[in-house]
Amino acid sequence: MRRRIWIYGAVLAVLLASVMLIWRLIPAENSASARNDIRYLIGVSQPNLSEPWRVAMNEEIREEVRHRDDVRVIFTDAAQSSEQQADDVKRLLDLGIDLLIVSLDDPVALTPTISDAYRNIPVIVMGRDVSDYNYTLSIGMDNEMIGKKAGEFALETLGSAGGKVIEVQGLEGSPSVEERSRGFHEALEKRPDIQIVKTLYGDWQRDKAEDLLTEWLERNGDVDLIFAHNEAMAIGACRAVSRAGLNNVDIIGIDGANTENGSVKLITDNRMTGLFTSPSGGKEALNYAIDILNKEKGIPKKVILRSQKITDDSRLDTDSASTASVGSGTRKRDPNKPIVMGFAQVGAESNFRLANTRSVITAAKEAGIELIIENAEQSQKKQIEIIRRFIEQKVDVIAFSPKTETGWEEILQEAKDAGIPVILSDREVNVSDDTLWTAYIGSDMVDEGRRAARWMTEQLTEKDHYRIVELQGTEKSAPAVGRKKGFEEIIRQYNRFEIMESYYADYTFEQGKQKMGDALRKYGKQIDVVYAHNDDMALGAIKAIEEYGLSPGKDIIVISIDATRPAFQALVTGKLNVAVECNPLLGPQLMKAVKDLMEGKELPMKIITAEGLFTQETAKQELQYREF
Ligand code: GYE
Repeated sequence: MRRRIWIYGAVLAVLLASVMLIWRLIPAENSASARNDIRYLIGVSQPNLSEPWRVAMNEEIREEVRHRDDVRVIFTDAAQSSEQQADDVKRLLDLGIDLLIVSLDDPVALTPTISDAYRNIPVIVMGRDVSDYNYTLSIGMDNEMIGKKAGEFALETLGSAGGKVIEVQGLEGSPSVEERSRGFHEALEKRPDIQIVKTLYGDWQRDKAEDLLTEWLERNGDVDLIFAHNEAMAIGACRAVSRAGLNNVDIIGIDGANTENGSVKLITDNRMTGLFTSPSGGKEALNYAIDILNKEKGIPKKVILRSQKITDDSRLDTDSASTASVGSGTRKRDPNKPIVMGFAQVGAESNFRLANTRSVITAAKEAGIELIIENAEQSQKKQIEIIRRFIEQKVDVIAFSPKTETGWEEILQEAKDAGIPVILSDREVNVSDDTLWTAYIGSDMVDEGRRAARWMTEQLTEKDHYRIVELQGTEKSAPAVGRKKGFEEIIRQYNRFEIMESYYADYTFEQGKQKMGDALRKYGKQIDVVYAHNDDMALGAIKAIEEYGLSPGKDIIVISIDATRPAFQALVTGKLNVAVECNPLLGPQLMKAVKDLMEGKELPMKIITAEGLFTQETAKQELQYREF
């Protein structure tokens, strides 16, 4: 009899465990799933729910789903195991989800699983990027910028007294850790009297950060400031500092879910000095997921969310209009009238630019947006005058491609004071107050430089020394600065590449030809590679190389960025070796952003376009599909 009871008990236990497992996958709020009018089934895979940031992400997604009765969401929690998360993703796919939203703790470990999923359904990766481009959309933060802002705030907090700093990083080797740390260190470099005396790896976890800090403080006494890469570890730092009886240690964190036990409350309780929000992106993820499943035009490749600084005195700012002023502006408009957009185009300097202008005009017409577009002929002075005229005309929104990164504070402040939001198109600006502009739509220029350099380092391996001539675009323009930064970041990892000389050639064919001619007269056959920041300068360089009597693409390797049709023709004829894409067809994304803005939605800080890389091998096949 006893044996039979045991058997019944074991069977019951197995049945109960199976029910709980399925329940874990299909939470109660999806009871509506019984109805067959569910249009979209979306899976959300979390690596853990021990970080408030991820809990906030799930809650934002649930909140968006509550407003829809045609979407069902299944959540999984891998409890900090990458293997479990890979299994969760596979199980979600087996359940037949239409789209995967996956938040990453260990991007490297999950890359193969996500690439497999991406072969079958759209994938939105959250927070920490996978190490390739095999996903539909990435939503996250500019981690290097947040780290730099945290570093600048640390300098401000420590003041002239300087001091000792501990940095508590997340998972060692994770891209977001390296980026946040790079930005933080860059800010602190200015002050030799402020030293990072210890780096601890808290693996994003509160308790590990608390334990490591407690142990360090016991052995080393006090410290002046602790910078923690996320909210959980910042909370751990607060607990370690109070346990050590220290009450004058400043603590700066990142994330800031406004939950009861989150770090925003610690700021109010004066236990934490400040934090930089790292919005979870849950709301954006669900809304972009619906757009993707609805096959909407203008879906970007990457979305970078805006980070706000929260301190006790500025916390109210965050709750008040300051974020709104970054959004749809403060002017009221008649929703029955067409949106009026002023576009101050930088010039007509290149094939990219001509394609960009066509795209903006076409997309505005299709979107029913009244467009006023003027050409500044590559003059910043003219561009400022055009923008000022738009302000006087009281347009609803202004967009422009800034000739250079600097010199815009005054005119952007005038637009903000007039309540007119400004969107940056294909080039960024460098201003002290990044709420002066609402959003940036374009490419990641630094990554374009990296991709150009990675191709070169993989292809050029025979010689132990390659001499490079660089043709940059307009001096101090964002693409020139970024493409140089990304290219040099990669080649400094090798000792066989040297940039012999770098010229500014303003993105034009004529100047590219002229400057390459100068280089050939100076260096002749010493030149192995020319790295041109755009096609027009590359084509000018090709002309100069031919006139010099050498064979472009063979005697001198030619690398370009933009990947316009003329570049494809040069790839096909073998005169160009590689073209990194920089997509000028920003019109659809720009108009979608403007419409969202005018509907009162807050835009992501940066909307990055999808881009490829093309070689002589792929050019002939690809040429027929090129739209620009
Ligand atoms: O690469 C070049 C254009 O701003 C990204 O400007 C754009 C650059 C592009 O003239 O062709």
